[in-house]
Amino acid sequence: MANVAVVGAQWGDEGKGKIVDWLAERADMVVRFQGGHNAGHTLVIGDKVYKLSLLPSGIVRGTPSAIGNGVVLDPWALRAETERLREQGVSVTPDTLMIADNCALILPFHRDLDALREDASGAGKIGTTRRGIGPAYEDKVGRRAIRVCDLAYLESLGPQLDRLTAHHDALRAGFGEAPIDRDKLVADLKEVAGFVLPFARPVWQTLNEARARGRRILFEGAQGVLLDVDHGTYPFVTSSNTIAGTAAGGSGLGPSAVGFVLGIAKAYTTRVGSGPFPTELDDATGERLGERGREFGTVTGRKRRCGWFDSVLVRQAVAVSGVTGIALTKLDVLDGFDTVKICTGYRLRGRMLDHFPAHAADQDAVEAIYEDIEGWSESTAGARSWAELPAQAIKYIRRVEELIQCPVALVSTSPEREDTILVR
Ligand code: 2SA
Ligand code: MG
Repeated sequence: MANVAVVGAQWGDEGKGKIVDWLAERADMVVRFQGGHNAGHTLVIGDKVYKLSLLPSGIVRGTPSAIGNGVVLDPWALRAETERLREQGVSVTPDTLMIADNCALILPFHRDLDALREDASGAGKIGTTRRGIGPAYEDKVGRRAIRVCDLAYLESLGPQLDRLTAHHDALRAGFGEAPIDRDKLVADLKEVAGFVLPFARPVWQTLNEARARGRRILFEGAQGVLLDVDHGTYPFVTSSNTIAGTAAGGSGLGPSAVGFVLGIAKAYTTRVGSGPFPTELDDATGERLGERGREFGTVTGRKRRCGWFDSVLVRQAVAVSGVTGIALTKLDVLDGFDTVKICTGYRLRGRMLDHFPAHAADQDAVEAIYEDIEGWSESTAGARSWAELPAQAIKYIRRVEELIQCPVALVSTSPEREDTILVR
Protein backbone atom coordinates (compact mmCIF):
# COMPACT_ATOMS: atom_id res chain seq x y z
CA MET A 1 0.00 0.00 0.00
CA ALA A 2 1.21 3.47 -0.88
CA ASN A 3 1.81 6.17 1.71
CA VAL A 4 -1.39 8.13 2.17
CA ALA A 5 -1.76 11.85 2.79
CA VAL A 6 -5.06 12.89 4.33
CA VAL A 7 -6.20 16.46 3.70
CA GLY A 8 -9.44 18.32 4.28
CA ALA A 9 -11.10 19.17 0.95
CA GLN A 10 -13.27 21.97 2.36
CA TRP A 11 -12.80 24.42 5.28
CA GLY A 12 -11.73 21.87 7.87
CA ASP A 13 -13.82 19.72 10.22
CA GLU A 14 -14.56 17.23 7.46
CA GLY A 15 -13.94 14.32 9.84
CA LYS A 16 -10.23 13.83 9.25
CA GLY A 17 -9.66 12.52 12.78
CA LYS A 18 -11.86 9.50 12.29
CA ILE A 19 -10.46 8.67 8.86
CA VAL A 20 -6.88 9.07 10.03
CA ASP A 21 -7.65 6.78 12.94
CA TRP A 22 -9.15 4.25 10.50
CA LEU A 23 -6.03 4.43 8.32
CA ALA A 24 -3.58 4.53 11.24
CA GLU A 25 -4.28 0.86 11.81
CA ARG A 26 -2.71 0.17 8.43
CA ALA A 27 0.22 2.56 8.90
CA ASP A 28 3.55 2.27 10.69
CA MET A 29 3.88 5.98 11.40
CA VAL A 30 1.61 9.03 11.48
CA VAL A 31 2.98 12.52 10.78
CA ARG A 32 1.50 15.98 11.19
CA PHE A 33 3.07 18.35 8.64
CA GLN A 34 1.42 21.79 9.06
CA GLY A 35 -0.73 23.85 11.38
CA GLY A 36 -0.58 23.65 15.12
CA HIS A 37 -2.99 23.35 18.02
CA ASN A 38 -5.62 25.20 16.00
CA ALA A 39 -6.64 21.79 14.64
CA GLY A 40 -9.38 19.81 16.32
CA HIS A 41 -9.43 16.12 15.49
CA THR A 42 -12.03 13.99 17.21
CA LEU A 43 -11.64 10.24 17.59
CA VAL A 44 -14.41 8.07 18.95
CA ILE A 45 -13.21 4.70 20.18
CA GLY A 46 -15.81 2.61 21.93
CA ASP A 47 -17.35 4.85 24.58
CA LYS A 48 -14.37 7.18 24.71
CA VAL A 49 -14.01 10.45 22.83
CA TYR A 50 -10.50 11.81 22.29
CA LYS A 51 -9.99 15.38 21.16
CA LEU A 52 -6.60 16.09 19.67
CA SER A 53 -5.28 19.48 18.66
CA LEU A 54 -1.57 19.17 18.17
CA LEU A 55 -0.74 15.52 18.58
CA PRO A 56 -0.99 13.26 15.54
CA SER A 57 -4.06 11.01 15.72
CA GLY A 58 -1.95 7.85 15.62
CA ILE A 59 -0.89 8.47 19.20
CA VAL A 60 -4.18 7.23 20.64
CA ARG A 61 -3.63 3.70 19.38
CA GLY A 62 0.10 3.74 20.01
CA THR A 63 1.18 4.10 16.36
CA PRO A 64 4.53 5.93 16.37
CA SER A 65 3.74 9.54 15.62
CA ALA A 66 5.72 12.57 14.53
CA ILE A 67 5.26 16.30 14.57
CA GLY A 68 7.02 17.51 11.45
CA ASN A 69 8.99 20.67 10.81
CA GLY A 70 6.01 22.29 9.06
CA VAL A 71 4.04 22.46 12.29
CA VAL A 72 4.18 25.42 14.69
CA LEU A 73 4.45 24.07 18.18
CA ASP A 74 3.20 25.60 21.42
CA PRO A 75 5.20 23.65 24.01
CA TRP A 76 2.81 24.48 26.85
CA ALA A 77 -0.20 23.40 24.81
CA LEU A 78 1.67 20.20 23.96
CA ARG A 79 2.28 19.46 27.61
CA ALA A 80 -1.35 20.15 28.55
CA GLU A 81 -2.60 17.91 25.73
CA THR A 82 -0.34 15.02 26.69
CA GLU A 83 -1.53 15.36 30.28
CA ARG A 84 -5.17 15.29 29.18
CA LEU A 85 -4.49 12.16 27.16
CA ARG A 86 -2.63 10.52 30.02
CA GLU A 87 -5.75 11.01 32.15
CA GLN A 88 -7.65 9.15 29.43
CA GLY A 89 -5.16 6.30 29.59
CA VAL A 90 -3.02 7.18 26.55
CA SER A 91 0.67 7.50 27.31
CA VAL A 92 2.82 9.79 25.23
CA THR A 93 6.49 8.88 25.45
CA PRO A 94 9.58 9.44 23.30
CA ASP A 95 8.89 5.94 21.95
CA THR A 96 5.53 6.96 20.52
CA LEU A 97 6.10 10.65 19.79
CA MET A 98 8.92 12.48 18.08
CA ILE A 99 9.09 16.19 17.37
CA ALA A 100 11.15 17.74 14.59
CA ASP A 101 14.01 19.65 16.14
CA ASN A 102 13.64 22.30 13.42
CA CYS A 103 10.02 23.01 14.29
CA ALA A 104 9.20 26.67 15.06
CA LEU A 105 7.66 27.49 18.44
CA ILE A 106 4.50 29.38 19.25
CA LEU A 107 5.32 31.70 22.17
CA PRO A 108 2.94 33.39 24.63
CA PHE A 109 3.17 36.77 22.89
CA HIS A 110 2.12 35.15 19.58
CA ARG A 111 -1.14 34.19 21.19
CA ASP A 112 -1.55 37.69 22.64
CA LEU A 113 -0.86 39.30 19.28
CA ASP A 114 -3.35 37.02 17.52
CA ALA A 115 -6.07 38.11 19.96
CA LEU A 116 -5.09 41.80 19.96
CA ARG A 117 -5.25 41.92 16.17
CA GLU A 118 -8.55 40.10 16.00
CA ASP A 119 -10.09 42.41 18.59
CA ALA A 120 -8.83 45.47 16.71
CA SER A 121 -10.05 44.31 13.29
CA GLY A 122 -13.78 44.89 13.65
CA ALA A 123 -15.63 43.60 10.59
CA GLY A 124 -12.33 42.61 9.00
CA LYS A 125 -11.50 40.00 11.61
CA ILE A 126 -10.43 36.60 10.32
CA GLY A 127 -12.11 34.63 13.07
CA THR A 128 -8.91 32.82 14.04
CA THR A 129 -8.65 30.28 16.81
CA ARG A 130 -6.53 32.83 18.72
CA ARG A 131 -3.84 30.26 19.30
CA GLY A 132 -1.03 32.41 17.86
CA ILE A 133 -0.73 30.39 14.67
CA GLY A 134 -0.42 33.34 12.27
CA PRO A 135 2.13 35.34 14.30
CA ALA A 136 4.27 32.21 14.82
CA TYR A 137 4.39 31.45 11.09
CA GLU A 138 5.20 35.11 10.40
CA ASP A 139 8.21 34.87 12.70
CA LYS A 140 9.30 31.62 11.09
CA VAL A 141 9.26 33.11 7.60
CA GLY A 142 10.74 36.33 8.98
CA ARG A 143 13.68 34.29 10.34
CA ARG A 144 13.02 35.36 13.90
CA ALA A 145 11.52 32.17 15.29
CA ILE A 146 12.76 30.22 18.27
CA ARG A 147 12.76 26.57 17.33
CA VAL A 148 12.65 23.30 19.23
CA CYS A 149 16.43 22.84 18.88
CA ASP A 150 16.99 26.24 20.51
CA LEU A 151 15.57 24.87 23.74
CA ALA A 152 18.89 23.11 24.28
CA TYR A 153 20.83 26.36 23.84
CA LEU A 154 18.82 28.88 25.81
CA GLU A 155 21.97 30.50 27.22
CA SER A 156 23.03 31.67 23.77
CA LEU A 157 19.72 33.00 22.44
CA GLY A 158 20.95 36.61 22.58
CA PRO A 159 21.09 37.67 18.89
CA GLN A 160 17.90 35.77 18.10
CA LEU A 161 16.09 37.41 20.97
CA ASP A 162 17.30 40.80 19.75
CA ARG A 163 15.70 40.24 16.37
CA LEU A 164 12.55 38.82 17.87
CA THR A 165 11.99 41.47 20.52
CA ALA A 166 12.89 44.38 18.23
CA HIS A 167 10.12 43.24 15.91
CA HIS A 168 7.53 42.43 18.55
CA ASP A 169 8.15 45.32 20.91
CA ALA A 170 7.32 47.75 18.10
CA LEU A 171 4.11 45.85 17.35
CA ARG A 172 3.20 45.66 21.01
CA ALA A 173 3.78 49.37 21.51
CA GLY A 174 1.17 49.98 18.80
CA PHE A 175 -1.35 48.14 20.94
CA GLY A 176 -0.21 49.90 24.15
CA GLU A 177 1.39 46.69 25.43
CA ALA A 178 4.60 46.54 27.48
CA PRO A 179 7.77 45.20 25.78
CA ILE A 180 8.51 41.49 26.00
CA ASP A 181 10.06 40.49 29.31
CA ARG A 182 13.10 38.64 28.00
CA ASP A 183 14.14 37.15 31.32
CA LYS A 184 10.68 35.77 31.94
CA LEU A 185 10.51 34.37 28.41
CA VAL A 186 13.82 32.56 28.81
CA ALA A 187 12.83 31.30 32.27
CA ASP A 188 9.51 30.00 30.91
CA LEU A 189 11.28 28.29 28.02
CA LYS A 190 13.80 26.77 30.41
CA GLU A 191 10.96 25.41 32.49
CA VAL A 192 9.26 23.73 29.54
CA ALA A 193 12.44 22.63 27.72
CA GLY A 194 12.87 19.62 29.98
CA PHE A 195 9.49 18.36 28.84
CA VAL A 196 9.97 18.95 25.10
CA LEU A 197 13.59 18.00 24.48
CA PRO A 198 13.27 14.24 25.07
CA PHE A 199 10.90 14.14 22.07
CA ALA A 200 13.14 16.24 19.79
CA ARG A 201 14.73 14.43 16.89
CA PRO A 202 15.76 14.95 13.25
CA VAL A 203 12.35 13.71 12.15
CA TRP A 204 13.29 14.01 8.47
CA GLN A 205 15.97 11.37 9.05
CA THR A 206 13.77 8.93 10.95
CA LEU A 207 11.10 9.26 8.26
CA ASN A 208 13.54 8.73 5.41
CA GLU A 209 14.93 5.64 7.14
CA ALA A 210 11.43 4.34 7.77
CA ARG A 211 10.60 4.90 4.12
CA ALA A 212 13.73 3.07 2.99
CA ARG A 213 12.66 0.08 5.09
CA GLY A 214 9.27 0.08 3.38
CA ARG A 215 7.38 1.37 6.38
CA ARG A 216 4.02 2.93 5.61
CA ILE A 217 3.73 6.58 6.53
CA LEU A 218 0.42 8.33 7.01
CA PHE A 219 0.45 12.11 6.58
CA GLU A 220 -2.20 13.83 8.66
CA GLY A 221 -3.29 17.21 7.34
CA ALA A 222 -5.08 19.79 9.47
CA GLN A 223 -7.71 22.40 8.49
CA GLY A 224 -8.70 22.17 4.82
CA VAL A 225 -7.62 23.14 1.32
CA LEU A 226 -9.92 26.18 1.28
CA LEU A 227 -8.00 27.52 4.29
CA ASP A 228 -4.67 27.17 2.45
CA VAL A 229 -2.73 30.45 2.56
CA ASP A 230 -2.27 30.36 -1.26
CA HIS A 231 -5.27 28.46 -2.58
CA GLY A 232 -7.88 29.27 0.05
CA THR A 233 -10.30 32.12 0.57
CA TYR A 234 -7.51 34.62 1.25
CA PRO A 235 -7.29 36.53 3.58
CA PHE A 236 -9.79 34.36 5.46
CA VAL A 237 -7.38 31.44 5.66
CA THR A 238 -4.94 29.93 8.09
CA SER A 239 -1.24 30.78 7.85
CA SER A 240 0.07 27.48 6.47
CA ASN A 241 -0.22 25.58 3.22
CA THR A 242 -2.81 22.94 3.89
CA ILE A 243 -2.62 21.23 0.48
CA ALA A 244 -1.25 17.73 0.15
CA GLY A 245 1.96 19.08 -1.41
CA THR A 246 2.94 20.28 2.04
CA ALA A 247 3.04 16.71 3.36
CA ALA A 248 6.50 16.34 1.85
CA GLY A 249 8.02 19.69 2.75
CA GLY A 250 6.47 19.79 6.19
CA SER A 251 7.90 16.44 7.19
CA GLY A 252 11.25 16.30 5.42
CA LEU A 253 10.48 13.77 2.70
CA GLY A 254 10.42 14.35 -1.04
CA PRO A 255 7.15 14.58 -2.97
CA SER A 256 7.49 11.02 -4.25
CA ALA A 257 6.92 9.78 -0.69
CA VAL A 258 3.21 10.56 -1.03
CA GLY A 259 1.48 7.88 -3.04
CA PHE A 260 -2.23 8.41 -2.45
CA VAL A 261 -3.92 11.66 -1.55
CA LEU A 262 -7.16 11.12 0.32
CA GLY A 263 -9.31 14.24 0.43
CA ILE A 264 -11.94 14.33 3.15
CA ALA A 265 -15.20 16.06 2.30
CA LYS A 266 -18.41 16.34 4.23
CA ALA A 267 -21.60 15.49 2.33
CA TYR A 268 -22.56 19.14 2.92
CA THR A 269 -20.38 22.16 3.77
CA THR A 270 -19.39 23.91 6.98
CA ARG A 271 -17.12 26.76 7.87
CA VAL A 272 -16.03 28.26 11.19
CA GLY A 273 -14.63 31.78 11.28
CA SER A 274 -15.24 34.62 8.83
CA GLY A 275 -15.07 34.65 5.06
CA PRO A 276 -17.01 33.86 1.90
CA PHE A 277 -19.25 30.79 1.80
CA PRO A 278 -21.38 30.65 -1.39
CA THR A 279 -23.73 27.84 -0.30
CA GLU A 280 -24.24 29.04 3.28
CA LEU A 281 -27.80 28.58 4.51
CA ASP A 282 -28.99 31.24 6.87
CA ASP A 283 -32.30 29.52 7.49
CA ALA A 284 -34.01 26.53 9.09
CA THR A 285 -32.26 24.12 6.70
CA GLY A 286 -28.87 25.44 7.79
CA GLU A 287 -29.93 25.08 11.42
CA ARG A 288 -31.05 21.54 10.75
CA LEU A 289 -27.71 20.59 9.19
CA GLY A 290 -25.88 22.12 12.16
CA GLU A 291 -28.03 20.33 14.71
CA ARG A 292 -27.98 16.95 13.00
CA GLY A 293 -24.25 17.25 12.35
CA ARG A 294 -23.45 18.65 15.83
CA GLU A 295 -21.46 21.39 14.18
CA PHE A 296 -19.43 23.08 16.91
CA GLY A 297 -15.69 23.76 16.87
CA THR A 298 -13.59 21.14 18.65
CA VAL A 299 -11.06 23.63 19.94
CA THR A 300 -13.09 26.77 20.51
CA GLY A 301 -16.66 25.47 20.73
CA ARG A 302 -17.71 27.98 18.07
CA LYS A 303 -20.88 27.26 16.13
CA ARG A 304 -20.07 26.30 12.55
CA ARG A 305 -21.82 27.89 9.58
CA CYS A 306 -23.60 25.28 7.41
CA GLY A 307 -24.72 24.91 3.81
CA TRP A 308 -25.18 22.53 0.88
CA PHE A 309 -22.37 20.63 -0.79
CA ASP A 310 -20.39 22.87 -3.11
CA SER A 311 -18.96 20.77 -5.93
CA VAL A 312 -17.11 23.72 -7.47
CA LEU A 313 -15.07 24.27 -4.32
CA VAL A 314 -14.34 20.59 -3.80
CA ARG A 315 -13.40 20.12 -7.48
CA GLN A 316 -10.93 22.97 -7.07
CA ALA A 317 -9.59 21.48 -3.82
CA VAL A 318 -9.17 18.12 -5.57
CA ALA A 319 -7.20 19.79 -8.35
CA VAL A 320 -4.83 21.95 -6.30
CA SER A 321 -4.19 19.18 -3.82
CA GLY A 322 -3.86 16.35 -6.33
CA VAL A 323 -6.53 14.33 -4.54
CA THR A 324 -6.65 10.70 -5.71
CA GLY A 325 -9.79 9.69 -3.85
CA ILE A 326 -12.40 11.30 -1.60
CA ALA A 327 -13.71 10.10 1.73
CA LEU A 328 -17.25 11.42 1.97
CA THR A 329 -18.26 11.90 5.60
CA LYS A 330 -21.43 12.59 7.57
CA LEU A 331 -23.72 11.35 4.82
CA ASP A 332 -26.27 10.45 7.51
CA VAL A 333 -26.79 14.16 8.29
CA LEU A 334 -28.63 14.40 4.95
CA ASP A 335 -31.01 11.56 5.84
CA GLY A 336 -34.67 12.58 5.79
CA PHE A 337 -34.48 15.64 3.53
CA ASP A 338 -37.13 15.64 0.76
CA THR A 339 -34.64 17.30 -1.54
CA VAL A 340 -30.91 17.77 -1.23
CA LYS A 341 -29.08 20.36 -3.26
CA ILE A 342 -25.63 20.42 -4.79
CA CYS A 343 -23.97 23.58 -6.01
CA THR A 344 -22.78 22.96 -9.58
CA GLY A 345 -21.55 26.39 -10.62
CA TYR A 346 -21.56 30.10 -9.87
CA ARG A 347 -22.96 33.21 -11.41
CA LEU A 348 -20.84 36.33 -10.97
CA ARG A 349 -22.36 39.63 -12.11
CA GLY A 350 -24.34 37.90 -14.83
CA ARG A 351 -21.49 35.65 -16.01
CA MET A 352 -21.19 31.92 -15.40
CA LEU A 353 -18.08 30.67 -13.60
CA ASP A 354 -16.73 27.12 -13.38
CA HIS A 355 -14.24 27.92 -10.61
CA PHE A 356 -13.93 29.92 -7.41
CA PRO A 357 -12.39 33.31 -8.22
CA ALA A 358 -9.29 34.57 -6.39
CA HIS A 359 -10.50 37.99 -5.31
CA ALA A 360 -12.29 38.25 -1.97
CA ALA A 361 -14.92 40.61 -3.40
CA ASP A 362 -15.71 38.18 -6.23
CA GLN A 363 -15.77 35.27 -3.77
CA ASP A 364 -18.31 37.20 -1.76
CA ALA A 365 -20.40 38.11 -4.78
CA VAL A 366 -20.72 34.72 -6.48
CA GLU A 367 -24.20 33.26 -6.49
CA ALA A 368 -24.43 29.49 -6.19
CA ILE A 369 -26.33 27.58 -8.88
CA TYR A 370 -27.96 24.41 -7.59
CA GLU A 371 -29.10 21.10 -8.86
CA ASP A 372 -31.87 19.35 -6.90
CA ILE A 373 -31.59 15.70 -6.04
CA GLU A 374 -34.42 13.71 -4.55
CA GLY A 375 -33.61 12.83 -0.93
CA TRP A 376 -33.96 9.57 0.96
CA SER A 377 -36.02 8.83 4.04
CA GLU A 378 -34.10 5.74 5.19
CA SER A 379 -31.32 6.10 7.74
CA THR A 380 -27.76 5.71 6.50
CA ALA A 381 -26.30 6.15 9.99
CA GLY A 382 -23.97 3.29 10.81
CA ALA A 383 -24.14 1.68 7.34
CA ARG A 384 -21.10 -0.50 6.75
CA SER A 385 -21.61 -1.63 3.19
CA TRP A 386 -22.68 -0.16 -0.11
CA ALA A 387 -25.67 -2.53 -0.10
CA GLU A 388 -26.99 -0.91 3.08
CA LEU A 389 -27.28 2.50 1.40
CA PRO A 390 -30.62 3.67 -0.05
CA ALA A 391 -30.62 3.99 -3.85
CA GLN A 392 -31.05 7.77 -3.69
CA ALA A 393 -28.06 8.12 -1.37
CA ILE A 394 -25.99 6.18 -3.90
CA LYS A 395 -27.26 8.45 -6.66
CA TYR A 396 -26.16 11.44 -4.59
CA ILE A 397 -22.67 10.01 -4.11
CA ARG A 398 -22.35 9.18 -7.82
CA ARG A 399 -23.39 12.69 -8.79
CA VAL A 400 -20.88 14.17 -6.35
CA GLU A 401 -18.12 12.05 -7.92
CA GLU A 402 -19.06 13.19 -11.39
CA LEU A 403 -19.09 16.85 -10.44
CA ILE A 404 -15.86 16.91 -8.46
CA GLN A 405 -14.09 14.73 -11.05
CA CYS A 406 -12.72 12.38 -8.43
CA PRO A 407 -13.82 8.97 -7.19
CA VAL A 408 -15.34 8.56 -3.74
CA ALA A 409 -13.13 5.91 -2.14
CA LEU A 410 -14.68 5.84 1.33
CA VAL A 411 -18.03 6.77 2.81
CA SER A 412 -18.28 7.44 6.53
CA THR A 413 -21.65 7.00 8.19
CA SER A 414 -20.90 7.74 11.87
CA PRO A 415 -18.01 8.86 14.07
CA GLU A 416 -17.28 5.18 14.88
CA ARG A 417 -14.31 3.78 13.07
CA GLU A 418 -16.10 0.64 11.88
CA ASP A 419 -18.92 2.62 10.28
CA THR A 420 -16.91 3.15 7.13
CA ILE A 421 -17.69 1.87 3.64
CA LEU A 422 -14.78 1.10 1.35
CA VAL A 423 -16.14 1.88 -2.09
CA ARG A 424 -13.71 0.00 -4.32
P1 2SA B 1 -5.98 30.30 12.63
O1 2SA B 1 -6.26 30.15 14.10
O2 2SA B 1 -5.06 31.43 12.34
O3 2SA B 1 -5.53 29.03 11.98
O4 2SA B 1 -7.41 30.70 11.99
C1 2SA B 1 -7.48 31.10 10.63
C2 2SA B 1 -8.69 30.52 9.94
O5 2SA B 1 -8.57 29.07 9.92
C3 2SA B 1 -9.71 28.50 10.49
N1 2SA B 1 -9.37 27.29 11.25
C4 2SA B 1 -10.18 26.24 11.36
N2 2SA B 1 -11.33 25.92 10.74
C5 2SA B 1 -11.93 24.77 11.10
N3 2SA B 1 -11.46 23.92 12.07
C6 2SA B 1 -10.32 24.23 12.71
N4 2SA B 1 -9.96 23.58 13.83
C7 2SA B 1 -10.87 23.58 15.02
C8 2SA B 1 -11.90 22.48 14.87
C9 2SA B 1 -11.47 24.98 15.13
C10 2SA B 1 -12.32 25.30 16.37
O6 2SA B 1 -11.53 21.43 14.40
O7 2SA B 1 -13.08 22.66 15.18
O8 2SA B 1 -12.39 24.57 17.34
O9 2SA B 1 -12.92 26.38 16.34
C11 2SA B 1 -9.59 25.38 12.33
N5 2SA B 1 -8.42 25.92 12.72
C12 2SA B 1 -8.29 27.08 12.04
C13 2SA B 1 -10.24 29.57 11.46
O10 2SA B 1 -11.60 29.36 11.78
C14 2SA B 1 -10.01 30.82 10.66
O11 2SA B 1 -11.03 30.96 9.70
MG1 MG C 1 -11.67 19.96 13.24
